[in-house]
Amino acid sequence: MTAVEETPAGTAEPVGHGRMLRKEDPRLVRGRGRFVDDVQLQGMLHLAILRAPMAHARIVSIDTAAAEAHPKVKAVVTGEALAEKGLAWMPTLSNDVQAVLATDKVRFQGQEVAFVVAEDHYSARDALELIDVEYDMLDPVVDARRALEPGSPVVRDDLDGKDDNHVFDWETGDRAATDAVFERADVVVSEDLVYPRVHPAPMETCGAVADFDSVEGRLTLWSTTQAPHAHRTLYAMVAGLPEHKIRVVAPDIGGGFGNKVPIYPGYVCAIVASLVVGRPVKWMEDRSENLVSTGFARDYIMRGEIAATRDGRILGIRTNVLADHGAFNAQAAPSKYPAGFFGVFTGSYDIEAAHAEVTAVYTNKAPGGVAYACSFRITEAVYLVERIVDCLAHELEMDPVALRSKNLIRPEQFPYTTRTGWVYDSGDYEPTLREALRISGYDELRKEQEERRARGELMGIGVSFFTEAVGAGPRKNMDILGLGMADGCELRVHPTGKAVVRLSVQTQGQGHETTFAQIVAEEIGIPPQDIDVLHGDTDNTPFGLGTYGSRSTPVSGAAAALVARKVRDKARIIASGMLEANVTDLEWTKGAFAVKGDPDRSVTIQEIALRAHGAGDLPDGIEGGLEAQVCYNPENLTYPHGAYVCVVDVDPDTAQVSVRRFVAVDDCGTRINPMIIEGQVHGGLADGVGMALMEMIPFDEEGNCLGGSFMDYLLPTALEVPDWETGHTVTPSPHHPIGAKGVGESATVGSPPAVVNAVVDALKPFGVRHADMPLTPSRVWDAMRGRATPS
Ligand code: PCD
Repeated sequence: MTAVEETPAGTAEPVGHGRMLRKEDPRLVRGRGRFVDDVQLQGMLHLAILRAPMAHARIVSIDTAAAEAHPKVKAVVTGEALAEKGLAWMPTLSNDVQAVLATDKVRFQGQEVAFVVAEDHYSARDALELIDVEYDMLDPVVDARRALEPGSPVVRDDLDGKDDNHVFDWETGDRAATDAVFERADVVVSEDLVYPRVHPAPMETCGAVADFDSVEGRLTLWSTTQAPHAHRTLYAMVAGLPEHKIRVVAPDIGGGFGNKVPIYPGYVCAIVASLVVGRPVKWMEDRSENLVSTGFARDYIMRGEIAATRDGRILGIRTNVLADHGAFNAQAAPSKYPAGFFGVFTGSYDIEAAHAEVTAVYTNKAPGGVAYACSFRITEAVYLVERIVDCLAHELEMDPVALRSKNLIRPEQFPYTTRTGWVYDSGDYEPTLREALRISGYDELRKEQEERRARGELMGIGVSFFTEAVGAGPRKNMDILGLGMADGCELRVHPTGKAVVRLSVQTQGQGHETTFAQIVAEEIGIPPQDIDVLHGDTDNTPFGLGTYGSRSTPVSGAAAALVARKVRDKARIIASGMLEANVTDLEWTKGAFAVKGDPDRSVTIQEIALRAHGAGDLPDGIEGGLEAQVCYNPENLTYPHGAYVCVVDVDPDTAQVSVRRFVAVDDCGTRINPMIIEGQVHGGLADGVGMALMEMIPFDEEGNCLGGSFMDYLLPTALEVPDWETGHTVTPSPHHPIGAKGVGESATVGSPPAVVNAVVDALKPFGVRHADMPLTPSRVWDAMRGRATPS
């Protein structure tokens, strides 16, 4: 561990890393942000989508005559019309296809069936009601456990020869070795765990404005996308437009959380509409459309098994997962990893053997499995291991902290190759755990719990320890649809010493305009205030795969540091000319080169920038200008870790859980902006408490979505969450140029098991060992009475 000095809040802004207020906030807090729905273009029309009211039905006919007759309607388009143009289906980011508009049948409630383009938003919506669709109802398959049963309705009969609902089987680890350690273990514990379907629910829903210029043959698409470049490539593939004639602009984004990674039919509809009517077209979905039809997350049914010695040495973990992918496999996951990074389910423990099998199925539900605040299924993996370790502690009657301590990977074992082949780059786990125990006052909490228990009160303490794998990924084994997972960064220093840095990644609120300026500032000594960060416009930024899986800092952040170093190297040569000194005789102190031993002879980076663009000779072989570009291919993922402690109180009369305290100690390597990191952690913790206690998108037997509004799909507010207590340790990544690891998703990944472990711990007097999320009062009540959680 190395200590990093952090500027305390309120002191002068640092030149590089440190606390600094966010550069984007003056704009965002004053309501001057520009979101997709703020885009207003001359002659712009509005698009609304007709959605299937049921989960599974054949389309018999669609009568659009009345809608077309609406005075403000410009076009009504059905799947059949799209099929004539070869646009009814589009590729997904998982090598599946998805209907843009249904042609043959509808496969989930809320699926896109037709769209209307009208003069204004309200007329477009009104006209939807004038479309008459005749459906022939089909039995739906809603429960993933039934999807593979013989005779189950086949969701994807559009796929050639498909006669079941099987999407993929995937396995990792060594089955024989794992079975062997289970054979000889003193103790084996199994538990069935369900990670329910939840939704990222960003504040801003999805939308787009498409503007096709038929004279230039050029399409501009403003859209809510976390990955503008990858989307542009896909549009080129779907619409058959040349890629250089497509410009994707992601303006300010009101939260993404993975929800804005997939390409949604609505985006494609807006493009098609603009092509058809020759005017700009806006599509903006409402809250229910977002909740019902866009990328959900999780929906993993897991059987976890853990084998250990009587004294608490963990030998092996194995698991069997049934994954519900909905009607189309539309999640973004690196091609070689259909179950994402679930392979890290061995967690932070040094064990002898592990094995996992994942079977994914189609059901009549909205597509998804998006990595909601999660690097591709890591949330599920961490939940599995952290819950099953607690079940083992329960069985062994051991303290969950002592059990974890005994099995944590030790510092000298890094880089550590897990039993499923992941190479954890660096880690020093014990101090992080200790810090969490210190902040929480763990031992006193246990004493307090004992006293309260004696009084019949239900207090619970839950611990989790997680390791994440973020920053996908080395392009040798990671791609999405054949596009390698590298990212670019370009830096231009202007003659007056101000700079512009252009990124391929895309902020949705996490502060890239600040932190990327800080990364560059740290390397090149230009204050962050003088560095503008541009992103979200494919015409003006280098190619790269975008933001998700906390990959911006590990990948593009590395590119930003390297591009700044490249510029600094050139500046050094120019400085040597200016100072008439040998390059090797120059010394860099943040912002200036000086002659070694003669600090008075120095030039600032601003003076060098002026010389680079100005009159006069430059050293031999040096071109004018001060700029560079880098495409960074990460050597490995980065592996942040953290230790969390949650304290809950359960009301014995109402079974209501309240989170009294939450301590989060995160280690994301070198910290660029501690204030932003804390904000990221706070947000993720709220996500985690929400999932653990209240969030779930359930369906009835007919496949009706029962979580289609914020009346039913509950999100935590300030009332349901405590004041977060955060801490940190710093274990830099050895391969990242500045040692930084990602952090954006850590808290969402690490917190759900801490909360659930705490609630289960509170219910210990009732003999409860497990209860499934969300731990609503009724589920907790059932658990207290020994009733199984309804699935
Ligand atoms: N950082 C620092 N340092 C370190 C790390 C980091 O400072 N070491 C910072 C940065 O720079 C940024 C942040 O922090 O600013 C974050 O980062 P990262 O981790 O790298 O991440 P990114 O990539 O940038 O981002 C992404 C993430 C995600 S993924 C998610 S979900 C979420 C998070 O992010 N989302 C969001 N966070 C957030 N926030 C906000 N506000 N909003 C949003 O939306 Mo996914 O996969 O998509 O599901």
